[in-house]
Amino acid sequence: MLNDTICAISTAVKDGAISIVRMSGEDAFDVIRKISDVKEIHPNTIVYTHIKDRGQIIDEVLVSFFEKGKSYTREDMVEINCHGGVYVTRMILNILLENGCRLAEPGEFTRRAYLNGRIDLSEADSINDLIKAESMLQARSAIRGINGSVERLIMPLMDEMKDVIAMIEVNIDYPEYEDERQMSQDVIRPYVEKWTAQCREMIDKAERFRVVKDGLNTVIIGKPNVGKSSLLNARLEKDKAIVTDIAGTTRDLVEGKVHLKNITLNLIDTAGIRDTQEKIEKIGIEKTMEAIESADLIILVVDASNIGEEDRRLMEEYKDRNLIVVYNKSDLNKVGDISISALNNDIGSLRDYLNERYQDDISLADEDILNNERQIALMKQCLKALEEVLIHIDFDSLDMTVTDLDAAYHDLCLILGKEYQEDLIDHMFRNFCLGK
Ligand SMILES: Nc1nc2c(ncn2[C@@H]2O[C@H](COP(=O)(O)OP(=O)(O)OP(=O)(O)O)[C@@H](O)[C@H]2O)c(=O)[nH]1
Ligand SMILES: [Mg+2]
Repeated sequence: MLNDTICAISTAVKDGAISIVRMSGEDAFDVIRKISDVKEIHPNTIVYTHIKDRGQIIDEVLVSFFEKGKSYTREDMVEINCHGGVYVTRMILNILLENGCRLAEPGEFTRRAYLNGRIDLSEADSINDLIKAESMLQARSAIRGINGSVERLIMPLMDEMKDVIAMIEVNIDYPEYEDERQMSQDVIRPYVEKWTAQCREMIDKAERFRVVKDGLNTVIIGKPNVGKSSLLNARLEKDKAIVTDIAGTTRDLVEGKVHLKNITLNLIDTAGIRDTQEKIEKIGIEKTMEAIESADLIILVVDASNIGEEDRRLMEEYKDRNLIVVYNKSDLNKVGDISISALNNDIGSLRDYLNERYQDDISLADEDILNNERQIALMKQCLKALEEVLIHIDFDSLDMTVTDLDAAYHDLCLILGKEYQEDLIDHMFRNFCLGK
């Protein structure tokens, strides 16, 4: 039901100084009147009051009122700032439930914000992304998204498509209407070519950015004992991989997520590569090979105090992949461009190198781009529909062309969660005044 009044604890449920319990819906103001000393409500104010249960004071609180139309959900909203104990917070939630509210489902406040037109779907995506952000890049792109970056990005394309589709429709429906521009296949084709190029660029940028934002799948490889596990541990809060001076220590894949300034790496530490007859180590090396296959980036660690034939062989073997060679144990010997000491947690040159190398992709954080899987998948679908148009355009009737263009346009509407039919019809009426 859309008009019922929902409530939820909006802060983490654990002991803290303050918790916030929220209500949204038609009865929100009535409910707070019933359970506190508040009688008159002045929207956009905060009042000091007590929450009571059958006359008994439960907590001393601050309550904010948000007026319908201006609140997060665009409904009447009340936020109760109570003391942060788990017990008290739950008590207040229970009182709301007993006085006519329903417990909100996950995401329901934001869902109402969307349904009531306060935000579009891409902005809702971004709110979720911001809450889940673990790194600066993720947070930066999410906040852009909340501020309408996706709409800014695809609106010009949508507007142009809408115009062209509407003109074709007019041509089909009113062939006698000669004032209108005649939309032949030759007129339509350059538009569609331009749009496919635009879609490809948007997908490409979004995918490049997603890799740096969500983490490059990075595999650390090298001979035994060069310090691969030490490198993984250097950036993790607690040591995950076992480190010893025995060659062949790591046998299984050990994973960890690390942030190096603006770059996130999903690191996989692997078994050192060498010829061995030892059964477990052999399986470990096979797993290493599989991890290398699917990696975005390979970090080859070399012991700077002991560089040999096997290191050179590995450099040669992976030179066509996205490979970087890191010279470890710089405390013993300093060579190479990227010289680190995993043991001493001294990996600044690796961090700087990666940030430099991916600078172009990182700076996409300051552009309007597609933000997540859902949006990218829809954009790919749109691109596919446009490519279909180009394949068939010379053989198709205008009717068929416009059906495919409609499908492409529909995918763009879904990115923003807009009703596409309504949108198109609105547009046609506004621009062409067909009914006059
Ligand atoms: N001096 C020095 N020793 C290091 C450094 N990094 C690692 N070591 C030492 O090198 C030895 C091997 O380190 P690991 O991290 O286990 O090496 P690995 O490459 O994971 O070895 P395997 O798992 O056996 O393939 C340990 O004794 C580490 O303490 C470094 O920067 N400087
Ligand atoms: Mg190891």
